[in-house]
Amino acid sequence: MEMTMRWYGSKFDTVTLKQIRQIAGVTGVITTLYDVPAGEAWTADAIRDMKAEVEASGLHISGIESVNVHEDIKTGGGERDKYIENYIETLENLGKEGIRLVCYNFMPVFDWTRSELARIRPDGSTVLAYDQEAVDKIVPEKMFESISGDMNGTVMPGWEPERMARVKELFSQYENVDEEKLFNNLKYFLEAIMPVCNKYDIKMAIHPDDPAWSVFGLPRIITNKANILRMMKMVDDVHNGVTFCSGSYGTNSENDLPDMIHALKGRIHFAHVRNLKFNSQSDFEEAAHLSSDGSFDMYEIMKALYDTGFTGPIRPDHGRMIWDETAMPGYGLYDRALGASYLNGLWEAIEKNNR
Ligand code: DNO
Repeated sequence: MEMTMRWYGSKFDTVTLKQIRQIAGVTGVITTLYDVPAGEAWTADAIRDMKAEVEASGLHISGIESVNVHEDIKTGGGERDKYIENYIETLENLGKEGIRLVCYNFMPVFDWTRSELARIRPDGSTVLAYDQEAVDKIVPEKMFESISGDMNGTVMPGWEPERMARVKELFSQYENVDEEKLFNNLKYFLEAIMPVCNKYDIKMAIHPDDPAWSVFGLPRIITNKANILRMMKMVDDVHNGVTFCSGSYGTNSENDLPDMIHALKGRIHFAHVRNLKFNSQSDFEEAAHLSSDGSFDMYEIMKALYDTGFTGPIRPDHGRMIWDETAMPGYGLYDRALGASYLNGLWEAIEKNNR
């Protein structure tokens, strides 16, 4: 495995490449062209500039998170073929620059969903949290408003104000889209992009739905072992793979995380490893990465990745806001750096135990 950090680009991130370079054991970044709207093709020039900037810092690009999928592709709307063409062009341009990992999601309207961006924990740190009862009280159009005050002036991934302004219209596009349709539309998309992925050996890594159940009545399919195996089978190509995100699959306590990792052996191309603390079945908050701070056994998760021969990038995922840092919620420097070091420590111990 390679330890990496997510980085949004110098225009958007409060964390610098220099800081990332100084976290021992982190050698790559997972980045994106954050201001290119979903559906638009990424130009070769923009990709080259991004690559040059990262490489000048002594790091390299380990993968892209995300190349977002236009809603028309997810709904099977009239313009989907045009947007798929653009996606293929993006992949082609990434492939030519030697970038071989793309994380994306197929979540309708909202990317990940939280009800709070700054819940205060007993130690004074703040974390992202989800309380189903609170979400049930919010109308979708107000979701953005209800959390935007805690974004610290940043643009959160999946919560771009332009998209949120169109929430009502986006919802109406999903009126006739159920889970089966969403599966079919995903299949259509994957079949169309597999040739370019094969040509450049680009591994597509779908991110799970977070939380791993339907939110606001929208269909959600990348939620559990059965569904993700169905997705692997329906386009049975190694380039059709998975981002194993412990914090997303782990929202559903029926998901046995190490067991899922074993079931997906060979198809996990990227891992987001973080911990959650459950206060009840329907209320959780994002804990520190350390096992004892939350509800997951992080050792078992890392061990399952090791035992299945995982060689892709891992990134610590959302961190707590600590030491008075002001940053994009979940994406500050300090707690993610602690997370990376902890995960590297677990990996070293597992590796040495296996010698
Ligand atoms: C949240 C992230 C997601 C993820 C996308 C992938 O912090 O894990 O926004 O990047 O779902 O497309």
